[in-house]
Parts: sequence; structure tokens; C-alpha cells
Amino acid sequence: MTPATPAARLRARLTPDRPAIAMAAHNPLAAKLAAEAGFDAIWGSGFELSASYAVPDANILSMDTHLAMMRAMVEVQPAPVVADIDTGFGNAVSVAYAVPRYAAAGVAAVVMEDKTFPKDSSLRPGGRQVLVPMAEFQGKIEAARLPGGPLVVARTEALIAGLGRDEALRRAEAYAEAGADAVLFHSKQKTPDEILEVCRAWSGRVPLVLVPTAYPQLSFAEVAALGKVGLIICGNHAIRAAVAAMRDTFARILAEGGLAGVEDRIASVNEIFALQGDQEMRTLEARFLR
Ligand code: SPV
Ligand code: MG
Repeated sequence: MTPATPAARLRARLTPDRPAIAMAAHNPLAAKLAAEAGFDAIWGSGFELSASYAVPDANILSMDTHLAMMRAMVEVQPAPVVADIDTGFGNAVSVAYAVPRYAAAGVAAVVMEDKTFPKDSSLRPGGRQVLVPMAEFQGKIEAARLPGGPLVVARTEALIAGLGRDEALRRAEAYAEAGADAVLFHSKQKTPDEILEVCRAWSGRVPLVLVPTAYPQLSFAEVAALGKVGLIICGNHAIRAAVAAMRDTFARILAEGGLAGVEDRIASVNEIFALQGDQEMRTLEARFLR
């Protein structure tokens, strides 16, 4: 029997009565920690990766930088990787060249948004949120579909762009019609009202994906109760946790004039060895070094 592809494994987990939960990661170590913690999938976030390079999430980094990161995440941990390919790095032709490379890297899904290239962060106050025409994005979805390839998640930014619920739903139907395996509705409203309204009005034709960064008060159980959402993405919580922890540690070391005070507050060197796969290397050393 052929082993299930990463896409098939993820598809089986997009269960609206118990949505899969993905944690964002900006490097393979963060992906490994998320898988160890028990998350169902890894969100290969453009926001996190850009932040880890200290540049804006606006297609400043190249596709190759993101692709290399996705491949490295796939290599070191078992959870399916959901790759954030932004707008697909150009037009539908760009998408047709990009997605096979993501498939070869072993990702389970690509998430592509209907904004113009270069994109701007959806969460940025006053950001450029201009959408491509619906038919153009349908072409991009068709270009992203590969037999046996990653799932294609079509992300509409209609709510982010202020175009309202009806436009969001109209686009979502058109994207499902074009072959999207799931639809992501993104909202940056500070309460879940807008997203709940859209989810309730959704036909249910394909599972939905949510990124509740702006409305964190919506619990996973409340999302499950909607019966429409297959995947919840924790969009940027790895990088934000890392920044808070590093800031605290760095300030403490300088304030205290030494390292002793942080020793019990940070991971031990042995923990890091374990995360680096030290045990596997010892096995190789024993077998092959002479
Ligand atoms: C990301 O994490 O890169 C996303 C989600 O696309 S958001 O930043 O909310 O747009
Ligand atoms: Mg992104």
C-alpha cells in the first residue's frame, strides 16, 4: 500500500466537528516544538518568517527563502506543513511554477490569498489591501492544482479590504468552483462577530480555515460548534512568544550584570542538544565512525 501523501493526511484531518489546529513557525526548531506540543499542523507563516529576518511581511523576502524554510520544517518534524505562499509570487503562471516546487519540498497544503502582488500584511493598520479580480484568482487556483499535490486553500481578503460579507462569500464560492480544497476567510475585526456571520452564511461546500489573531476571544470549541471550519491557524504566536522571551532574558542579563539569574528561566543546553537530534547523531557515530 502506498503511504498517504502529506496532503491526504491533512485532508483527513480537516474535520469541522473537531477542527485541526496549526501553530505558526518561523524556523524548523519552532516547527519541531509545535509538533512536540501536539499541534496537528505547522503554519509556514510569511509573517513569522519575515519577522525572523526583521523585515516587513510584504514580499520583501524571496520565494526561495520561504521555500527553503518549508523544506527544512518538513525534514525535522512529522506534522503536515501548511505553506503560506502569499499571493503566489506573481500571476497564475508564477503560481504554476511555484507550487510544484512546494510539492517537492513536501508541504501538505498551500494557502494563497487574493491580493495583488506585492502583498502587504493583512494585520497592518492602513496597509495596502487591493484585491485581484475574482476571475484572475480563479485562474491562479487552477494553476495551483496538481494531481496528488498539496491541498489548495484559497484565502479571500475581502473582509480585510472592507468589501463586506457578500463579496467575501461570492469570492469564496467562486474559488471553491475553481477547485480550492478549502477557503480561508480572514478578518481583522477585534470581535468575532464579522467572521461568525460569514461562517454561518457559508454554504459548506468546502471546509473553512480561520486565523483568529485579531479576535482571540473566540475559543476553539466555539469554532468547532459552527460545524464549518476544518482548520484553525494560530497565526503568529511562535514569533511573538520568542520575542517576549528573548526581550525578558536579554534585559535581565544586562540588569543583573551576569547570567546566573536567567539560568533556571531558559532551556538547558541539554534540551537544545535533544532538539538538535543529538541522539540520532550518536547512533550514526556508533555505526560508522572508526
Ligand atoms: C501569516 O501568518 O503570514 C498570515 C496570517 O498570512 S496574517 O499575518 O494574519 O495575515
Ligand atoms: Mg502571510
